[in-house]
Amino acid sequence: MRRLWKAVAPDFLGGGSSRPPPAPPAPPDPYLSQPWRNVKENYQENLAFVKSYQPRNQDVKHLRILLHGPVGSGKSSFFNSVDSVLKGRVTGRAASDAISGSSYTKKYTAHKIHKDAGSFYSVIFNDIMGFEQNTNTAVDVEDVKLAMRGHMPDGYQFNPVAQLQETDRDYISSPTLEDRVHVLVCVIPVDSVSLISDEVVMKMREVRLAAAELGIPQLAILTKVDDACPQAKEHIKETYRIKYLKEQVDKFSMLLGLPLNCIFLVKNYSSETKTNDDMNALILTALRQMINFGDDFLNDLETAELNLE
Ligand SMILES: Nc1nc2c(ncn2[C@@H]2O[C@H](COP(=O)(O)OP(=O)(O)O)[C@@H](O)[C@H]2O)c(=O)[nH]1
Ligand SMILES: [Mg+2]
Repeated sequence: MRRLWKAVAPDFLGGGSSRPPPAPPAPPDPYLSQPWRNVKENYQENLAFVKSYQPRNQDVKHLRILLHGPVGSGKSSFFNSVDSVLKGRVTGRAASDAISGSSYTKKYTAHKIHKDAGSFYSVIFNDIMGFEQNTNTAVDVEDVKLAMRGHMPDGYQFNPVAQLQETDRDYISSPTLEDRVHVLVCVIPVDSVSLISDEVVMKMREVRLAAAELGIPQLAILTKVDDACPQAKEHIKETYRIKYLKEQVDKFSMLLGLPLNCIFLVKNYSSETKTNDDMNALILTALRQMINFGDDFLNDLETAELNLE
């Protein structure tokens, strides 16, 4: 009796003679078959290089890197991350702001990294807020240009409604090469790339052009890869294999006209209490390129001066 029922059971009851329903299509693979950048390969060499780096150009003691980008994009955290990588433990020197948007870096501050008691590494970071549409927290493109040329004094208090003027008391009228910016780095959370307004893109391009006119190399770091996709959060070492992240890099490259070898993916130290090689490798790869480009810039200047003599 039971056998008869099975034989005549319609498909939807899952009768023995009916075919199994087709399997749902497999979800698209979120990974590329190969990473598009290998960050682990030169890890120890990059670390040793950064630790021992000194500018070849004898006119400067420090390479000055200017980080610019929106409030909360991870500028202070990137400086802290570099500090952590070099010290081998998580530090929190530059106040990073957990309540982004409500307060922001109001001062132009040079951050040095301690090596031993009394000595510093040869890289200095300055940071400057980005070009948000909310004018209360935005910096003027002219201020960034003045900072790049070395006219902005350390500790300068930004004023969103009035830019730095030549007549200001602490305006540096004859900047030395040391005062100038040697590398410009744009800092943007990777998941904001698609949200950047046309107006902000225009301002970013304007700064990029100004940097190019001064011969200053420009790079970008796309931060918070862990916030942007679950794969990166779980396996940070796969960062350069994740399709979504590569797409954002491509998009950003197109927006700004910045080549791919100038764009880096980073996760900053934010919630971790210990450093780890996978995060260090991402940070070091970006930093190594900043130093290479900046050092080339300084060296080219020196060569140009020698040729003029
Ligand atoms: N999950 C995650 N959080 C980050 C990362 N970088 C920065 N943050 C957090 O984002 C917030 C703003 O960072 P902050 O460095 O102060 O941004 P700034 O305004 O550009 O200096 C802080 O709460 C940081 O801990 C990152 O790579 N991943
Ligand atoms: Mg900050």
